[in-house]
Amino acid sequence: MCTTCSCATKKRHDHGHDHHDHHHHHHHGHGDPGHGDREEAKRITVEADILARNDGLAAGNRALFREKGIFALNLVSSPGSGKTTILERTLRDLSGRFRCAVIEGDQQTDNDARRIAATGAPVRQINTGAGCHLDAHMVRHAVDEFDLDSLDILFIENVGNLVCPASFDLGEDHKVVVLSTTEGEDKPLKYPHMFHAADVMLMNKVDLLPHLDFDLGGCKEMALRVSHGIDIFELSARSGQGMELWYGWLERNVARKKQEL
Ligand SMILES: Nc1nc2c(ncn2[C@@H]2O[C@H](COP(=O)(O)OP(=O)(O)O)[C@@H](O)[C@H]2O)c(=O)[nH]1
Ligand SMILES: [Mg+2]
Repeated sequence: MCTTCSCATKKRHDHGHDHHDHHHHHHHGHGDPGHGDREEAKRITVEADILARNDGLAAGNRALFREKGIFALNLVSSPGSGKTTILERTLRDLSGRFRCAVIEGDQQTDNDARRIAATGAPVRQINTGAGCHLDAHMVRHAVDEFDLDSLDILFIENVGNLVCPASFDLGEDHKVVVLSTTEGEDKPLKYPHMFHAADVMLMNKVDLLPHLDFDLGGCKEMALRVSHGIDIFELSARSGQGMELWYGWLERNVARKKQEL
């Protein structure tokens, strides 16, 4: 996870309403060479605890989705790559084919939930405040508000962040990373944990390619280097180009999930 912001340790403090206790690593250890090391060891232990607890809750979510035959996807990307736009078009195009619900994660506002609600799909917004990722516990709370017996696909749009959400399993079947053509082709190499964790990459905003010097071939090659076998779909949520292949992938996976029931 993000060891610079220590998102997991900060989160625990936030729950205790202790805002004065955030770690400032560079202030520790002056005049006591062992102190910094002990603090670091303690921090790593707390992070491991939080991730282990999250993994347990994620396993519970995964068991629930399996029992209900719900195909669950965790959409991750940097802010602005087009997660919500892709969902809006997908929900409109697939309405009638699949019953979908959406969990929206953002630090603040319910803007995205309102965009999704306009498509007619059931949606719940989670605001994480200072938090930089969704966790399995938040997802479980939101999921409990849906009628799970009448769902085929659950889309979870994570907080825009290519770092921390990579570490937090939500119980999804797959992480789907969205990368857009305006972000630079080297992002898979710069954020390898996220691209490694993802099984699918949606290469969005291909409608803009004529205006950019984005190296599409190079980008795909870099994504495959950090995540062997990652499925890559080139598409434009604006023009609709390439969306059918993505829908085909969804269809095959929903069918597989139902067969496992
Ligand atoms: N040109 C173009 N713009 C897009 C496309 N998809 C999204 N956008 C725009 O990118 C901006 C951010 O999109 P949004 O879906 O809110 O991104 P999110 O933060 O990942 O949810 C918005 O202005 C969208 O209209 C696309 O395929 N092509
Ligand atoms: Mg969004």
